[in-house]
Amino acid sequence: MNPRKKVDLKLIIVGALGVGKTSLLHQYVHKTFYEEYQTTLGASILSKIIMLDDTTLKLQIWDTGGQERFRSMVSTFYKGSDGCILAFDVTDLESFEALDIWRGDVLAKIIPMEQSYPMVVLGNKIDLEDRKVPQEVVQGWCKEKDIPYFEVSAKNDINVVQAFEVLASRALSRVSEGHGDGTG
Ligand SMILES: Nc1nc2c(ncn2[C@@H]2O[C@H](COP(=O)(O)OP(=O)(O)O)[C@@H](O)[C@H]2O)c(=O)[nH]1
Ligand SMILES: [Mg+2]
Repeated sequence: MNPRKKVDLKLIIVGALGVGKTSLLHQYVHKTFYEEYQTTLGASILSKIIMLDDTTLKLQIWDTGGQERFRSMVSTFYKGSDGCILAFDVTDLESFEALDIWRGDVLAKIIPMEQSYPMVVLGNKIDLEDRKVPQEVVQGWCKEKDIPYFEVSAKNDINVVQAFEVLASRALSRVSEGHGDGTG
């Protein structure tokens, strides 16, 4: 008998163009930060294997390829996902205000629509001086929606691992309880 369980999880990251989704993913998976990223075409997927309790998790994290500009993400992007990161930029109020719509888009594509679908909110770029979105405002919104909130910086690697791992852990619990099939 294999004492270790293995679970594949599909996670997705959404939010306005330029908030730092690709940077967050690269910081988490590759421990690197580049000032410039090519806007990729189509979705890109990064994988990372982590241990959580007695489980080996293979995370497949799906990033948009610039379609967030048109909010025209194809349904394969959301399909079978086990959890979602909602990202915004703390120096860009509009990117925070857009979270309501992003959350609605994601929930509408999760079949059956499910309130317990795991999400986390990441307020990125806290290394910058000109913050526009007060922490209390985000906390209020997240509390109302019952979503954990993390203030992060992809650039300075602040709170990035914590945020991804809280999402992974919630996604694992949900899969273990029988929602989703755990195959991504
Ligand atoms: N200062 C700062 N800049 C960041 C941070 N994360 C991303 N950026 C910059 O924001 C821009 C957009 O990042 P990108 O990851 O391409 O955003 P995406 O469109 O959401 O994927 C790039 O110039 C990044 O270098 C951060 O934590 N701090
Ligand atoms: Mg990107």
